[in-house]
Amino acid sequence: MTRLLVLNGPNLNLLGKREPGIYGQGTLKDAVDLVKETAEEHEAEADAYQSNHEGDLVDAIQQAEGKYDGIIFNPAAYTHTSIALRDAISAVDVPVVEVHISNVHQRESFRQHSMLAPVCKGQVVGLGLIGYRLAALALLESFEGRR
Ligand code: CA2
Repeated sequence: MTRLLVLNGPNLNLLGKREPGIYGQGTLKDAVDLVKETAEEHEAEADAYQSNHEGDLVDAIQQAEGKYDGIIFNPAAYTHTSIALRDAISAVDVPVVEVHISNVHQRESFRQHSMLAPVCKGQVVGLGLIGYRLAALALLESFEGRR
């Protein structure tokens, strides 16, 4: 069976509890549930993992090899800084779709560069939690050979 991993970086555990003006009212569980529902619609499965620690996220990416067919990844602030995460994504043969809830291009200039985008399959930016569903759909349909 096709398996997806929803990976979330630092502070995303606070979704829905702080800063609703930027990130909306939805929680991390809502984002994960969207991916699980999308996976089920395609007879696939999804697991989720969130960490505030860069090395834990590196470990999760390394361990995804052979276990998951694709990763939906919101690296949060590490997007803009992490060579370690970029190297981990490059090192595994698992497609990664980068997701950002907010439109990082409308925000501070330091959010407008992603260290990870060049090694990801694609990016979904600024569409709120639905971005997680769209990322899952893109992966699942690519596995089915559709588009
Ligand atoms: O828009 C996104 O999804 C981001 O990845 C979110 C990151 C930010 O550093 C990126 O530039 C864009 C921040 C996640 C922090 O999430 C919070 C949620 C609620 C309250 C406080 C932070």
